Amino acid sequence: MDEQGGATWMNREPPRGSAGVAAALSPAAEKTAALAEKITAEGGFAFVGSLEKAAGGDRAAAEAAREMAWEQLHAGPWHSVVPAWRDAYAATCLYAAGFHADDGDLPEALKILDLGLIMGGLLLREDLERGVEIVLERSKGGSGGEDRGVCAGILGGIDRGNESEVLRDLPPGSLTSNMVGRQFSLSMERFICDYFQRGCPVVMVGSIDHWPALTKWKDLRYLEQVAGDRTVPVEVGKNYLCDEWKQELITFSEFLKRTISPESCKTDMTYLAQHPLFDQVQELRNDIMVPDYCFTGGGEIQSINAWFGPAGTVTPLHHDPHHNLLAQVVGKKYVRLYPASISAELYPHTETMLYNSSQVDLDSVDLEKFPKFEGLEFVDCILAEGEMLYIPPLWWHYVRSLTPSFSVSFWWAT
Ligand SMILES: O=C(O)CCC(=O)C(=O)O
Repeated sequence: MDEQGGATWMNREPPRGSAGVAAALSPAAEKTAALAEKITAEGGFAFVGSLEKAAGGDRAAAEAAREMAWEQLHAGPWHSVVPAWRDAYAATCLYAAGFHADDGDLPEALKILDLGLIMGGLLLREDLERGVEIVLERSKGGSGGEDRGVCAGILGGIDRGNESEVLRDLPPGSLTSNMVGRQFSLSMERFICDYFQRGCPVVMVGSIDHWPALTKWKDLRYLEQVAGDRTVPVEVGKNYLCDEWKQELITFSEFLKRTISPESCKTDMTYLAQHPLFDQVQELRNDIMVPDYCFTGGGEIQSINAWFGPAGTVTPLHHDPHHNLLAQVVGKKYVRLYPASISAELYPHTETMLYNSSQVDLDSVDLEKFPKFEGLEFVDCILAEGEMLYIPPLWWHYVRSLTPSFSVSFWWAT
């Protein structure tokens, strides 16, 4: 192993004995050298040694290095992970995926590359994307990428479910008082003056009618075809504040199966929530467009996230620091909003990780424990297909899907 973490990488050959995908996926020597230097500075000598062997074609070393990086990613809270370890994880995914692809195990190779995209850093992002392209291209020659029939029988789109039943589950007082204002084809000028500058929510109607997603995403066969083999993170359980809640990594196909199965919806509500799916699947990214409103205030897009799940998913009352346009592509959602000015009455959690979530469970409010919550004014709405809700920064929001639903959020900062 090179204690200086780098020099031996510079004149390196592609992994030995791998004229195929492993060679194509092998990261550039300069990048690996820079990475090795950073990981050495973090004390990861064993990792650097294994990575070097992986680069020389040692498959067991590649897996060992991937294991070491994985442990680093899971050693504490996500925000405290040293960024170099995320890059390190991505590097090991490239090597490991290459070995699997050369063995003909393309699904495993794709899964590993997706894990690299989901959990890896930015250094090797393009390499991972190129790897996905290579593996998908090879899969076309085999059985991958075809209609696997998971969604057979629902050609007309997603089953709408029983909406009136779901409406009964809304928190008491919903849809009875102040509704969020609705504006058809809202001009940029009016958006800025009446909503953005005043920090007021608004539902925009007719602003995303041109998105191909509006028609394409109703067809589950299309979704399965473009993303079925991809691995995605999902949330399982009532909501992220509940004890039995967990996260899983599953294929998009498996997720679709769970979303359309009434049985699994009852037992294990699975929500593909707050995931930058469009950074992962280019076809889906091509189906949407960043609304011009998102550049208001000279801002920059922070993230574009997918929120896809069955009827009954709940995102509990919380706030985010960014401007948000929540675009409803398929199905309907109920959204309730409280202004930032009454934060204290919403009893924010005191732990650092949950500081932006309310302790008040809107689905079962305990007024003895949270007396200041009683009678608080809010605005709410049902966000229908093709509509977009502007949520100003720090406004508290509670969201419940009334049907199977696919939404996209655009967060931007100024
Ligand atoms: O749609 C949801 O379930 C939650 C959306 C949300 O919280 C957001 O866009 O910030």
